[in-house]
Amino acid sequence: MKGIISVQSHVVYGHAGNSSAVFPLQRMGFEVWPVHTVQFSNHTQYAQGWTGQCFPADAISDLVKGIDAIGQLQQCQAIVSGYLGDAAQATSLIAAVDMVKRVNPKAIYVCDPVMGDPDKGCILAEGISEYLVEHVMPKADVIVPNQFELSRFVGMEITTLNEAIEACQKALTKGPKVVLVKHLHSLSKQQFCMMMADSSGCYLVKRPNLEFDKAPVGVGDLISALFTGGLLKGWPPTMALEHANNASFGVLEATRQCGEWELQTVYAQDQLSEPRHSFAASKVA
Ligand code: PXL
Repeated sequence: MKGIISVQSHVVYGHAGNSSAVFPLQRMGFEVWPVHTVQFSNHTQYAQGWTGQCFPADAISDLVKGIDAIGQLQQCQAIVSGYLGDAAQATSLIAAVDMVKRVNPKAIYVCDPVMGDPDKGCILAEGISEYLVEHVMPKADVIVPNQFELSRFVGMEITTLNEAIEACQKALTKGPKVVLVKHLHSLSKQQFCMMMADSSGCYLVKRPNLEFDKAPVGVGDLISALFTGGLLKGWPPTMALEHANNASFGVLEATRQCGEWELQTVYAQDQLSEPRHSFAASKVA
């Protein structure tokens, strides 16, 4: 059976990293082989802090080596990466990506370049962002940055639609063949905007921006997983974009209705395969 290697954080309680991404991919029908970069009690945005550890850097490539040793690595159709525990893990991640591609040249690498956001309390070890920009993102087939991460990758400010388009086009000259900007926060306060770009053009999709007292964490990890799942199903990238938008909106709506801070991914699982909402993407360039 084909599978997806997902290299992200694991939280025991709640939904961030692999704990936000694995179940949605499974619910879309995929076998997922999770590799955890850290094991924390909860995500890093709790005021009370968290407990747990970062795994040794070598563990990432070592675990992938182990899958190769049992003869299963050729079944790996994609490797996805997200939250890293330290900069040394990025080197191990690259070794793992190289190994996967050597055994299965058709496998794709999807990079969610999680760079943290100290204002929100998304805490990351030092040196990771620079390494992602210089060494990891250029190797990816698909990148799924937020606006800030895309801005860092292409070295330009993004405040307008035209700048967002230019930034996506620039990103496509640096290695990746598909770019999904998971949230263009500068474009609108009322609308949540996502942009997808590939060789056929740039596409924008919008949905209402739901208000929360405290914004749920792990939404980006959920969107990346949904988009990856759509691409691997062979859907056109615009359809994968629409699905990621519709399904994540359904989960967020349920989370708000429940009055919870943690994403209600299990409770709202039907939204992952058959979202209630349907927002259409439009071509903007
Ligand atoms: O969603 C990003 C993320 C992933 N993993 C952990 C986090 C966060 C954001 O705060 O804390 C552990």
